[in-house]
Amino acid sequence: MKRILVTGGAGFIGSNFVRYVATNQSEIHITVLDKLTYAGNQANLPVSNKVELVVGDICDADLVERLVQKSDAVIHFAAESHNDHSLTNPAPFVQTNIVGTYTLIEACRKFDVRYHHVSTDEVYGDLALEDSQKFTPETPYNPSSPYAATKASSDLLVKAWVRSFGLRATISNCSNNYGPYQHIEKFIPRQITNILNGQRPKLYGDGKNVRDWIHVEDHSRAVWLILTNGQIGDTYLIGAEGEADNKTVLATILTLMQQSPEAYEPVADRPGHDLRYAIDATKLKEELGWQPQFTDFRSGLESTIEWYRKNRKWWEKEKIAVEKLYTQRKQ
Ligand code: NAD
Ligand code: TDX
Repeated sequence: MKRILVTGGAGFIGSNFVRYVATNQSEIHITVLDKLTYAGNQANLPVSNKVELVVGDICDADLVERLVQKSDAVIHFAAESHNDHSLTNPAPFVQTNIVGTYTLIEACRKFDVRYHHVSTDEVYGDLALEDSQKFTPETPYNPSSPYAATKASSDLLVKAWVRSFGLRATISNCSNNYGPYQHIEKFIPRQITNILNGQRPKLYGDGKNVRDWIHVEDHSRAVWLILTNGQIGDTYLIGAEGEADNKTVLATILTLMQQSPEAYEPVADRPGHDLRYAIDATKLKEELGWQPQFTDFRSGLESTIEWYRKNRKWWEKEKIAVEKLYTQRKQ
């Protein structure tokens, strides 16, 4: 592979992936296609003559064809990614997540380009809090939110393009990511930046909902392995056995930031709030030899807190607007 196209490469996970490839595969030329929505930021990208940003929309078929044609592989991260926004305005989710994916896979089909589809564990719906089951590649799709439904739809398009057109594609469904460059609308950075600003963190409902946390760098390594060694047509689940309920995560952040673990504000719950996500990553581990390197969630959180402390300029301009939206939703 000499040239890759990374969609959504100016967002949280996409930019971490670009940094991972630029660092570990320095001979590869990376073109980032990103619309720079509120979630995209050029400053997230590493400065390198091997990394080029094209500002544009994945739904723009002409632009997508031009870029796909000169790429050896497409890694598709671009998405509308926030569940809470999908509950107030689903339209951009349908457009970007479904139509955008369709536009990309059509171009990959036309020029026979290898395609990797980055998806989420949310396509499987949720698990009961008390049960010990985990998601596997065989778990039936059962999405809850408009966001999850559009991601599920895009996965199904990819599966159909593999079967019907021989698209050379793989899919990965990952659990909740944390780490540097995550937008401050998301749970962990929202709470860290609230505390740094002297505001109380906000916990939805009773805080018993469980998420399966993985460091974004472990996700990037997994995507690279799947892209280079994965079985065409297969789905890989990515997770690092990082299950924790929201209240515990928040208490850990508060303690690491020298606050009382109870110094938070309970706010309105998310409608349709998924209870628990948990990933069985056996296939990824056994077939491709992947293992997470960030196995200590507490120390991963500590370095993430440090990143937001040191990079105040990166987030502080947006903070007021982000919190205003949450206040309107009583969250
Ligand atoms: P993000 O919101 O931080 O970044 C999304 C990026 O896509 C932004 O740079 C944005 O500008 C760009 N984008 C949006 N619409 C676009 C369009 N129409 N054309 C071109 N670019 C567009 O998202 P993220 O958290 O980095 O998630 C990246 C991918 O990983 C998504 O597909 C998401 O579903 C998936 N995922 C995320 C998580 C998580 O915990 N954040 C977990 C599993 C899977
Ligand atoms: O202020 C908050 N308080 C709170 O209790 C926020 C923003 C969230 N929460 C809860 C809701 C969830 O149970 O924290 C948990 C995590 O919330 P988000 O960060 O919004 O993530 P989630 O909805 O779980 O989805 C994330 O993981 C799967 C990503 O945003 C998705 O893009 C990914 O597919």
